[in-house]
Order: sequence, then structure tokens, then C-alpha cells
Amino acid sequence: MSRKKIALIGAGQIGGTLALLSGLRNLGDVVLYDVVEGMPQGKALDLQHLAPVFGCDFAVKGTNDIRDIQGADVCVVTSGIPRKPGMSRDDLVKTNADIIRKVGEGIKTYAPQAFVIVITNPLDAMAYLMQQVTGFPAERVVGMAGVLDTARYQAFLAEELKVSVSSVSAFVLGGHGDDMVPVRSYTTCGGVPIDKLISSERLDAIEKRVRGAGGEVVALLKTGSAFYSPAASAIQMVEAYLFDQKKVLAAAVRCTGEYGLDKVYLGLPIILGSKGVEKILEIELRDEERKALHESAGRVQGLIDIL
Ligand code: TXD
Repeated sequence: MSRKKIALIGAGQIGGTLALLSGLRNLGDVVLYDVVEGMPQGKALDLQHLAPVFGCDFAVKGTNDIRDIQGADVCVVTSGIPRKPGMSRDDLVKTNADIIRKVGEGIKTYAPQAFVIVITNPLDAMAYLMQQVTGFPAERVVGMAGVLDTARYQAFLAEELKVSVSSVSAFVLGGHGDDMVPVRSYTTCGGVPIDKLISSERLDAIEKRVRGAGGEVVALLKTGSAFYSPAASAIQMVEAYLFDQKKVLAAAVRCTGEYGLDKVYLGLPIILGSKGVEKILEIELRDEERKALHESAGRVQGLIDIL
């Protein structure tokens, strides 16, 4: 059996970290594509030299030629510009939409069977655009944000309760914006509902921090945005797809009537396996959660309308 081919479209902070993690976790051969000359090649060469240290047998090629993604099984798209302090994710829409249109055409031509994970912001609108440009079935085009936003919620809750992060189970749904929806009703620690362990006021404060966590990182870094955790989150999705794990996680997907939403891309709970999005799970939400989900969908729709 030949090794899987993972094409990383954009070889910046997240793209480079994705290449590193793909190699360390033996996911397959990697192509790092970017428009900046020399940079993807340099990162690829550096990673080639890392492989013997950890004994990982993966080929990694850096390139400025989109044709090198030919036949990729998975494409992870980070090409675009990140936020600067004070910017919202939505401020990136015009610049990044042009980039997504361009790379989307390349994916359609050279990797027509690929499973596509979009990371570029504004996430939900860019995932929507990617599906439109490629014309791929919606099951094969998803956006990564829910895994990261959920991880941020889990991390802050574990810190609050002084427990292992693995004891906290949570969901953050909706768009990847400041109006994302931490779903308190399905968040537990060791199986115990979270609102039995933490006061409502503290939960409000933690959820506010989750919504602003990306911005908190941007403000500290001053140049660029978070990259370790976004890359790790996308790798979890790549593995769920390649190894048919049927993992339940939150991802931006095209709604077809679920939760009373249609056509828009939005973070919902899904089952991710070798067919891509195998199912969108419809869970019963509290009234305020459902209302927040619809408000978030309205903002994403506004961005899609700009496109
Ligand atoms: O949860 C999430 N989805 C996110 C999303 C979390 C954090 C950051 N998120 C967004 O990911 C961020 O707002 C950006 O839109 C993307 C990529 O973030 P990254 O930190 O990797 O940005 P970089 O380091 O600037 O890398 C982007 C690369 C850069 O090397 C450019 O030269 C390249 O994209 N680029 C292109 N590559 C290929 N083709 C084209 N046309 C192109 N244009 C720019």
C-alpha cells in the first residue's frame, strides 16, 4: 500500500507546524506549497533533516508549483493573511477570498478526490467559498475551528477545576467568531454536567475568554496568530479521515436544514470518517444556545453575501 499524500496549501506558521506534526505522526508524504519562493523548500529541507532524529519515514517536498499537489488524498488550506492586533477575523474577508478562489481552482484541477480542510479566516465563509469553487461534495470540504475552540474551552475549564484536560468533554459550535457558541448543556467533567461544578458567573467569564482566546494570542504575539493549536486541531481531523475513526467533533460544515439552518457553513457536531462528513448530529439545545447559533449563522451569512 502506498503512503498517503498530504498537501499543505500555505507553508506559513500553521502550514509549517502541520508538516512537522504530519511527519511526527507518520501520516504520509507531505507537499508544502506556498507562493513565497524558497520558504516552503527551506522548511521541507529542515524537516527532511528532522526525520532521522525521530525515525519517521516521510518524504516532504517544498514547492511554488501547485501542480505538485497532484493526486493528494488530503489538502489542508492555510493560505491567506492572519490577523494583526485590533483586527477581527472578518476584516480578512476580501484578501483571503481571492486567495481561496485561486488555490481552490488548483485543488479542483490537481487533487479532485481530496478531502479538504480549510483553516484560513474568516473560517466559515472561506470553507463555504472553497466548496463553491471546487464543486466538491460538501462532505469533502470542511472548516477547522470547532476542534480548536472546543480545545480552548476544555483547557480553561480544566485549569479552573484543576483536573486533567482529558477529563473535560465539551462542544463549541457556531461560527469561528466572537459570537461562537460554547454549549454548556453538553459540557461535562468526568461525566458530571459542568454547571454542577462551576458557578454560572464563573462559566460566563470562562466562555467570554474562550470567545476572545484567538484575539488574546494575537495581542500577545503582535505579529501573526495562534499556530500550534490550530495545526494540532487540523491534524486530529486529518487522522479521523485517513484512519476512518468516525470521530465526533465540531467542524464547519454545510447545513442542509439541520437546526433550521440551510446552505450556510457553520460549526456543528459531526461524525468524521473516511467518507468525510458522515453525519451532522442534531442535538437538542437550550433555547439560548439555539438562539446564539442562529445569530452566529446570521453573521456568517453576512460575510457569504459579501462574497
Ligand atoms: O481556527 C482557525 N481556523 C484559525 C485560523 C486559527 C488561527 C489562524 N487562522 C487563520 O489561518 C489565520 O487567520 C490565517 O488566515 C490562516 C493562516 O495562518 P498562519 O498563521 O499560518 O499565517 P501565515 O504564517 O501568514 O501563513 C499564510 C501563508 C503565507 O506563507 C503566505 O505566503 C501564504 O499563506 N499564501 C499563499 N500560499 C499559496 N497560495 C497563495 N495564493 C497564497 N497567498 C498567501
